[in-house]
Amino acid sequence: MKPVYIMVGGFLGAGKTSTIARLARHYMGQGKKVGIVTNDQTTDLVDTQSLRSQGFDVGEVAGSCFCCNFDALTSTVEHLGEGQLPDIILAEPVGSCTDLVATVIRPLTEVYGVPLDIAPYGVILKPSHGLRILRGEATSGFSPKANYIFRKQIEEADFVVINRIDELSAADVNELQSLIEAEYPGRPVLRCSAKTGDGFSALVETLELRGQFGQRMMEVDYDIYAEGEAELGWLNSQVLVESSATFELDAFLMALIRRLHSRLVDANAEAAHLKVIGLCDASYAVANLVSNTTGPELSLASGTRTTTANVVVNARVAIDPAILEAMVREELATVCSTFEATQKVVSLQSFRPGRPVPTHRIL
Ligand SMILES: Nc1nc2c(ncn2[C@@H]2O[C@H](COP(=O)(O)OP(=O)(O)O)[C@@H](O)[C@H]2O)c(=O)[nH]1
Ligand SMILES: [Mg+2]
Repeated sequence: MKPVYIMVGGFLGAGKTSTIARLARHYMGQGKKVGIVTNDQTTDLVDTQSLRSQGFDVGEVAGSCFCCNFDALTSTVEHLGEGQLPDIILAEPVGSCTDLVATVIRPLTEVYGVPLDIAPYGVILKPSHGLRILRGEATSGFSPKANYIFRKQIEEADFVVINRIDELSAADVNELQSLIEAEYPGRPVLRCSAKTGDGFSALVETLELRGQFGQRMMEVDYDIYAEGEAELGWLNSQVLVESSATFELDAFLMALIRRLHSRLVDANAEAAHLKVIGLCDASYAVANLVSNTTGPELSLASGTRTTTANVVVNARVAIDPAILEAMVREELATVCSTFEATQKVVSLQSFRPGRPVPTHRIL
């Protein structure tokens, strides 16, 4: 049996990691061995920490995206499992990447020497930005170049998943489906909630289909793609927070993400995805912001009081990364002082993603 390769695409904050975690639990429940590959432009990934904390076998490609470092993807895949590849490989590409069929899926079939059973390529649609972008609203939150990436992701999908149906009105779900079907005909549209598991059996069934998948060739203007990606300021940081008295980990993360959210709103800088994980000995907590309009949420409560926490911040925002870095440093300092804690910045990188130069591009 060849290992099954399932790549879950979609924009920043769409629900890829949540979907992958749910799929991993599903396949492990069937007695299958599962490995996950996460991906980011640099180190200190919230997704890796969060998936490892859930007990999954996770390898990470940190430093460039799958498409631009194809060999890092395959070598990371080969290190999953213990001497034997897992039955199921779940891969999460960077949410600002597109052209993944030509640069990842086809090279896996045609260049990579290890035979894989490649599942249909599903792209998760993020409703908070998707509705505005597909309606063609001028106030989508991002520029037309970033919207171009969002649309190209849908264009190359074998199927599209409307996520977060637990909190969408029926009218919005229907409108999203009509917009996708009108603009991108021929892609089946699923309705799911990675949070509640609604619609997951249809997702699992779709991933089992085999046939003419992973073959949607498309034109991509790499200048627009590069400029769209470079509009996002990227920041990854790891900070050690310590206090002589215990503090509430969940409240700390929420205070930080709320303060950052209000700074972004004031600066008119749209958040594509801002995520923080706080890890302490006993537990961990995660807080997320996926758009300025939806606001921050505590995605996973720890219910823990602690004196030390390792806090990892990942931010992707339509803003100059130097301004983003200053905001994160200032708000970390403010929140630490509110919680009577000290902080030590272990690592911090802020930048604009560089121009994508794929290792392979097979049309
Ligand atoms: N309400 C709701 N929240 C979701 C759902 N899927 C993901 N989220 C939340 O959306 C945020 C981003 O999800 P994540 O899986 O990290 O997105 P990714 O960037 O595509 O990997 C997190 O706060 C998740 O808890 C969903 O179906 N419903
Ligand atoms: Mg993710």
